Formats: sequence, C-alpha cells, structure tokens
Amino acid sequence: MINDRSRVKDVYATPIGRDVIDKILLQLDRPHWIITNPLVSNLRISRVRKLSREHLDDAFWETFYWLLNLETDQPGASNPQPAWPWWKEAVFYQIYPRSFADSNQDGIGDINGIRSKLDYLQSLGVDALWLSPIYDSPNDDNGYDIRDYRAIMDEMGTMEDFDLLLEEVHERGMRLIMDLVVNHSSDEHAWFQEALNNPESPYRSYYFFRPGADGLPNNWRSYFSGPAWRYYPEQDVYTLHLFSEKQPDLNWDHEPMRQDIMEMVRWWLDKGVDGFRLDVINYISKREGLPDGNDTIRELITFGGIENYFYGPNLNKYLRELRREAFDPYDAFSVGETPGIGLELGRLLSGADRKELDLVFNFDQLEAPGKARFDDYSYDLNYLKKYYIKYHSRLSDNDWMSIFWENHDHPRMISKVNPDPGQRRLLAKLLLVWLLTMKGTPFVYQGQELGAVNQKFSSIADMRDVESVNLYAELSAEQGEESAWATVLTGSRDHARVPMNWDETPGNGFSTVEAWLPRPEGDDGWSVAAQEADPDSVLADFRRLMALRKQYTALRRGSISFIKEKRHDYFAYLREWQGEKILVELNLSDLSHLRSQASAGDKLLYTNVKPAEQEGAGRRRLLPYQAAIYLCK
Ligand code: ISL
Ligand code: CA
Repeated sequence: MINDRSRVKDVYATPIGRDVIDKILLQLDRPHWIITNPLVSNLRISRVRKLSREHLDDAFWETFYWLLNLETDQPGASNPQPAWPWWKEAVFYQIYPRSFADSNQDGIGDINGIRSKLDYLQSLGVDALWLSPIYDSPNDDNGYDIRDYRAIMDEMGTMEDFDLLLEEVHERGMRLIMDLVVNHSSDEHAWFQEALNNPESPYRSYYFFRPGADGLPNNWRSYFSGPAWRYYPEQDVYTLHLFSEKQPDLNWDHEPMRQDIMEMVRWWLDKGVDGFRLDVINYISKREGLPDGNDTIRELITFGGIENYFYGPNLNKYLRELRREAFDPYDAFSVGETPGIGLELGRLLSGADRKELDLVFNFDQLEAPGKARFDDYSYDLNYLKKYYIKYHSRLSDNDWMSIFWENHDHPRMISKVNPDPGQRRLLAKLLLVWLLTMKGTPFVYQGQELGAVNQKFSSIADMRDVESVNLYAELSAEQGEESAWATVLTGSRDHARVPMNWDETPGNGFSTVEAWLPRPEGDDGWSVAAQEADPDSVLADFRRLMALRKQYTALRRGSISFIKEKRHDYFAYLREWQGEKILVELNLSDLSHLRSQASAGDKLLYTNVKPAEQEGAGRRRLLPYQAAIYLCK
C-alpha cells in the first residue's frame, strides 16, 4: 500500500504511479532521471507533500493514494511462447462510413457505398476493416450515440446490406470489425426512455440517475462542454453523460445491464463479425458514489472528474467477464480505445496473460509535450520517435502495440507536422513507411493512403461535429468569435471526416448531391483516380509498402532495435527475424542529413526520393523527409 511513509521510488514502481509521473514529465518535457536519481527517488512522500503544500492539497493526496492503490498487479515481464494470432500481422483500415462512399446519392455514405469499394480496399492489401458505428442512431455524435444496438441506421442501409457486406469482405480474404459503443447509449435508446419515464422501471439501474432537488450531483465535466449532468425538469432528475447530453452513461456495475451487452455482442459475433473496437472502454467503471473530481487534477488536465473513471475499480473485472463470456468463445479480436491510459496501464489492459483486451489505442503520441489537440503548433516528429523508443524499451513478449496517429477524432498528421504543400508528398510517404514498418499492428485511417491533409473550412457553419459546435459556442462567449474560430479550426474532428476524395468531379466521386459535410475546394490531384494514374503517387507507394510488408516476415514479426537514438531529426531501426534483417532510415526534417548506417552491400527496397535526386545529392546523404528501407546482407 502506498501511503505517507512510502518513497518516491515506491510510487514510481506502481503502474499507475509510473504512468502518471511519466505523463507529467512528458507534459513538462523533462527527462526520467529527475525522478529516478537517488536524491529524489529515496524521498518519502510525506516530505514531498510538505514541499508541495502550496500546490497540492490533502484532497489531492487522498485521491492520488486511492488511485495508486487501485492496481496492485504488475504488467507481465515475458511470455515464453508468444503466439501469432492473425491480428498481430494484420494491417487494419478504418472506415468512417458516413464519409466513405454514397451509393444512393443522398449525400451520406452508406453500406452499399462501402461494398462498391471493396475491390479498392482489397487492392490496398489491407487485412481487416474497422467500421465506425453504423447502428441505428439519431446521430447526435455521428452514430456514437446508439439507439438500437441490433439495427442498422436508416441512412446506412439495411441489415441485408450489412450481411452482404460481411460476406463480400470475407470472400476477399479480409476481416471486418465493428465499433462497440457501450460506455453510453443514445438517450433515445428504449432502455433510457423507459428508465426516464418510469422511476420504477428496472432500466433505471442501467444508467446513473440522481434526484434533481440536490443540484448537480458532482463537478465532473463533459468532453463536449459543460457539466457531465443533464437535468430533466419534468422528471426532476439528473443523468450522467461524459459525452454529449444525448449520450447517457451506462451503469456497468449493474449486472443485468452487462448481461444484455454481452448478449448483444454475441449476437453480432454469431453473424460472423471478427471482433470489435471498443469505444472509450476504459471509462466504463466509475468510482463508487461518483465523488467530486479533485480541483488540482482538473486544473492540470481540464477533464474534471477523470481520475474517478479512467481506470475505475472494476475495469479489469468487467473486461475479463466480457472476454470470457463473449469474445473468447468466438475467438474474436478486441482493440480498446483508451484515452488517458499510459504505457503501464495499457500493458495491464492488453498483456497476453491478462485475458482482457488484445490491443489498446494509446493516445500519448498524438500531441507534443504540453500541447493539446486545439493548440496551434507544429508537431515535431522527434517526439514521435522518442515515444516509440520509450515504448519498446518497456514492452515484453507479453505485449503487442497498435500503431496509429490518425482516426476520425483527430486532424491529419501531415498538417500538424508541416502544412507546406511542397512537402506533402514526401512527408506522406515518410509517415507511411513509419506506420507500416514499425513493430506492432498498424491502423490506417481512410485517406491516409492518399496523403490527406486538413480542410480549408471557412466558418463554423461548414462544420458538423457536436464537439466543434459546442466548443465554438463556449469559446465565442468567453473570447469572441475570431479567436474561437481559430481554436476550433485547429483541432476540429471534422478535418478527418470530410468525404473520401475518389475523383476530380464535383463532389469528388463521393456523391453527386451536396454531402452531409462538404469537402472544401482545392485538393485537386490528390484523389484516388488521380493517384491511380500516377506511379509516383502516395497511393502507389502505399501499395508498394504493403507488398514489402507481406513479403518480409521481419517487417511483421521481427524484433526492433534502434540506431543512433540520440541523433536529432534522424530515426532508424532494424527489424530482424530468423536471419532476415531490414533497416529503415527516416529523415525527420526538411533538411539534408548524413546517412549513417546503410552499408555498400545493403539492397535498397524502397525510398521516397527519385534516383536522379539521390544521384545529385550523393549516396551518403538523406534528403529532406527521405525514407529508405534496405534489406541488409
Ligand atoms: O475528441 C475527444 C474529446 O475531446 C476525444 O477525447 C474523444 O472523445 C475520445 O477519444 C473518445 O472518442 C470516442 O468516443 C466518443 C466519440 O465522440 C468519438 O468519436 C469516439 O472515437 C464518444 O462516443
Ligand atoms: Ca447514401
């Protein structure tokens, strides 16, 4: 047990303590040894408390101790016989169905649209598709608010369409995973409607209802602005919603609710889907009594209340139950979306011996130290490099990581790193080399294979995302419209949600009518059609890289070791598997750098620069944003 008598090193030895301290160091961009040097690591916590009295009050320490003592397990150090389930060698491709392809010209992407593009998806070489939600939904959060878990959203098509899709995906040798959104449902779900309108309903316990008379039940904040509680005047009750007010949180402590969810999961697995991506799955277990969030923590990370649910007391138990009762009997795959989870907790949630999830999405790499999604800054790839080096220094054979930096919730990476159009092609290719040769399971987000960038939205009227719309309203009231717009434009999730760019016709081959979220003009030449016709396109290289990944086992299974780690703007690693050895070299900047590692006999398998450019620069130089892959002799 961690208490006042513990030392700093004892705290750092707990998985939660290590993740929290690492996160703070990361935010402050400070090195490890600040904590691990003997002077600091031997300090007693009582002493640290005294020293930090001005900033951290008793309530903070109480909460911190509670958190630290929640998890007494340690991530497994090794696994004598690592297995090779399909998902470790697969490349996943995420489809945002609303924006992928519109088959019936109503401006909204749909299931038959996806079916019409299966040949394209197969031609990419990807092994599995992940569909963002297509269930019946009032679309307050684009389907992440589910009204009926066993029905298809009208705009998406029918269940027959879905069954055909699944069949056709399987026929092509690919797999299909669905999005499982069970931290919350829609307020229009039958369970919620019954619970709200009938206090005696058994469904009351499916959610978090609190009497209205007492005022706001706690100080937790919603991720989509305002308090995490919605007040219903007619019924005089509050309900908890960590996301939009139309997304009430489900109460996982209530067993019948869990049983219903598991039955629903089995229902989909019976249909033959291959697994799920589990939306904000680490938020499902809330601390008993739903106590107030600590003020200091709220000031530090703005998400007031998060310490009460980001790794709640029963999380591991519920995940094991879900796996045992639903996933395992079908040998189904699971990847958890786990915002706020660091390295060690991620290992506890996905270690092979843990029987919880297969993989997690860790978000630590998505923003630079001290930055958040809505901050305007350029992302330094040296940070991404540091992140992977650190990860691989801690992971064992018991662990496996997901590799990604884009999805439907984040602006495009190319724009964050370097929005200069002149560098787009090179940078897009460099990022794809990285994504597809790093050790782990890559997740490609639609458009990434084209080098998609952020959109030139001109006003909030162009945007649809509930988060952007609410944030704009909140910020305009506080700081005026101009500054509110600048902020929203920087971090909006709509950048990644505009329709796929299929061709150069008006509507970009997505739809002939105006799309639900129109794509601003000015991206000619970057469509699928244009890139299919260009052997030097990002798309062409995406396919080349996928082929290399298939050809060389080292790129999928191989160990990873890093070369010249300290060298700024340079990232290189070796992947090795049973004598096959592959070297990857990346120039992280838009300047030339000396090449260090490739020796004369190494065979160049891929590079993103033209041979003539290379000749001109000399063999030993890495050109700006150059990426190269060698088969070593
Ligand atoms: O965008 C965020 C809030 O500021 C992220 O924290 C995001 O909400 C978080 O990663 C959870 O995302 C998932 O659940 C949300 C949904 O809106 C996102 O699209 C989904 O990916 C609620 O279901
Ligand atoms: Ca449609």
